[in-house]
Amino acid sequence: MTYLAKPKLHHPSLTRNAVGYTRRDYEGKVSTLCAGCGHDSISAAIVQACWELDVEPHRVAKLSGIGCSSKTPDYFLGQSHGFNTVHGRMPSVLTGANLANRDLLYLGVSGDGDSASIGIGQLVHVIRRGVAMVYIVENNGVYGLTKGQFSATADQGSMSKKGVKNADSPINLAALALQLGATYVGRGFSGDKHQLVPLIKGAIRHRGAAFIDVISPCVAFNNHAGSTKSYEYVREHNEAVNFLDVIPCKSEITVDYPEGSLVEVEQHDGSVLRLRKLSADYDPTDRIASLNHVLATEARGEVATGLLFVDTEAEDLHAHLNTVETPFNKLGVGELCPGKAALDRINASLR
Ligand SMILES: Cc1ncc(C[n+]2csc(CCOP(=O)(O)OP(=O)(O)O)c2C)c(N)n1
Ligand code: SF4
Ligand SMILES: [Mg+2]
Repeated sequence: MTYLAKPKLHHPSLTRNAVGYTRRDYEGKVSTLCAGCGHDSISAAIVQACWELDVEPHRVAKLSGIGCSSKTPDYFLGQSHGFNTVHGRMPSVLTGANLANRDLLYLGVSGDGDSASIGIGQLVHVIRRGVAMVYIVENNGVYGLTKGQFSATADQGSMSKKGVKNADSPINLAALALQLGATYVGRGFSGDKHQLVPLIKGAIRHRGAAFIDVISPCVAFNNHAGSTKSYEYVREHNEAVNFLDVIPCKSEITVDYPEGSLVEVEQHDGSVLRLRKLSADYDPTDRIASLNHVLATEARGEVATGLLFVDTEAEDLHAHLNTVETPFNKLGVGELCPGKAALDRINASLR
């Protein structure tokens, strides 16, 4: 047996959210990952974020590639749509699904091998096109599923479990996403749920290409001294730029923040991102400054986390292409196939 289903019976006293679901309704099968794997904490954060935001499970489509990370959609949102693609091909399948039905929340879940090695050509285009999605990379610096080879995000000079030094330059996924035009970029750590859950919530409420790089230690192959993706290294070198709080609609501030440290950013859908600034001069609405900060912290051997960038005026691929509002599965035959005369007119207009 490769997976275990969880019991369906819920205790009647479990708290329900505004759409009538308990937190358990957002869970999936029992995880078969190694005990302590960072990826399981990310699954738990996704469950928490969707439950808190009253996302209806049947309005979500989970897409992934191949890897331990790409297996995780089986362990959350068991009542949602799901598609497990060929290694590294999740972004193009997500793009197609999104174009056919813009009404769902597209959750792309991938690994550093899946996205930064074999799938990097796909990753760059899905971001650059502005496909509305929440793209999460569970980044452990290795190919966990195939027993711990260095991935393209492994830092130069970091050591493998068997004592081999990585000679190649790393790909900084957050910096890449910023350079490619992602309109919401975050970096989290699987060991910090308080930071990660709001980062995912903000991404769900964003309309555009939202990308979150989550450092997620692999306890089997990359959690030793000499690794820069271990729990210990990330805890010691984590430099959070802000602390995020997501308010679905604008409402009174009830928490006391020190004067001058709070920034409010309103997104397209009216939700408000409240940022408690930890780094005095960090402005998450300035793409170039964000990119500089991410690269400067990397050069110091630190890991910048938090909401790194948000563009509140973001538009998605549907807006760029001026596509029809109605999902394809709700259009009639007449609208999908307007007939020969209409086709002739279109062809003539293009000559
Ligand atoms: C086309 C293809 N090439 C190679 C593989 C072998 N393979 C499976 S998973 C994987 C890497 C997974 O690494 P990552 O995406 O970082 O996931 P992790 O297991 O670390 O979470 C590779 C190379 C494959 N399944 N398909
Ligand atoms: S091999 Fe690594 S990435 Fe895969 S489940 Fe185990 S700890 Fe997680
Ligand atoms: Mg990996």
